[in-house]
Amino acid sequence: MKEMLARIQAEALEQIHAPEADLEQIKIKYLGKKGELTAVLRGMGSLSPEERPVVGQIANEVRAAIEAAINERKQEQEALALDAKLKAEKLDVTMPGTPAPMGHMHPLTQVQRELEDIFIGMGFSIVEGPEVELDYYNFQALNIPENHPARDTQDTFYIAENVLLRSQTSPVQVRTMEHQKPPIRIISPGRVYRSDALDATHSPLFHQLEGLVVDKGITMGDLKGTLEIFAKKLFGENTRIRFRPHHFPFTEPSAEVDVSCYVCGGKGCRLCKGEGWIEILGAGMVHPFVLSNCGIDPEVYSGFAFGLGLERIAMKKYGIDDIRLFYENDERFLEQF
Ligand code: 2NL
Repeated sequence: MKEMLARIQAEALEQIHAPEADLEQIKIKYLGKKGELTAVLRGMGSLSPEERPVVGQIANEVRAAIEAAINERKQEQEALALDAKLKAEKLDVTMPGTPAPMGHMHPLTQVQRELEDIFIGMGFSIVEGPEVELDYYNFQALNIPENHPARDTQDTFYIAENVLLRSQTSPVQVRTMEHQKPPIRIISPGRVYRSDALDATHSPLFHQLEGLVVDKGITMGDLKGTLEIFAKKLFGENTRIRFRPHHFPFTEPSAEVDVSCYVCGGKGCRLCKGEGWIEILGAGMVHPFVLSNCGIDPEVYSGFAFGLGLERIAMKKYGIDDIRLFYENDERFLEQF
């Protein structure tokens, strides 16, 4: 029986120290209720009374040795497993991270900033104002008569009888003239609203940039010079400009202004539809009534003003044929700019 116990201990220890030893299985096999050691202890009844305590002690020692070996080996296995796990999950903090995708300014904002930079370079200041306006600032002060189509609800969004969404940024200029003495040299970029159905060339919301200069002795020559410099900076040094007579209620005289085609230089091509010229803005000398309405004496001061649509400029500049693309936020469009 002693030999049997020695064999059990040797066998158990060998299995415990084998690679990948399944300790739970080994515990059951040797120490469990139906285990080998238990079987030996059960057989002790056949021993003589002198032998019994001796064998019993040896059996207890074998049990203790196997238990100790299992516990020790268990800790060893856990340490090995942790080691392997740490090796597998090793993180190199010096590796470059996953880059966050970088956005950029919307093409309309880019064009607005470009125009702002050009006019700031010529001494203009940027002025902003409310998008919800009084009828007075949007129409009356600008000499737009009661029966003018622009005042119809077909063309303008009204909020109340005398409150509307501005249809141009001119009210910003009117407000500036009311509280600032000339010399005035400002541009007013911003959102404007017209009650148009959305299609490839119209949008109920678009962006305008207007300019206003008021001082003593301002002439049409100043207007032409300013717009010529602007056109050259925006479309290139060889650009020429052309004034065509027009009518606006708030300027007199008024003109529509074209730039020589920046693709063909004026010979005529697909972009300018064979014309050699591309219309980019409206302009004129501020109407004396408008100056008076704003508390500026037209006998002492004169001024020029102009207005352009940012969408139109951006569409021409980038060859975009549908205004809706600006507002849909489709990344396939936006990421091209
Ligand atoms: C266009 C072009 C224009 C103005 C806007 C203006 C502003 C004041 C006084 C006089 Cl406060 N004029 N702005 C002038 C000419 C043209 O915009 O096509 N508008 C319908």
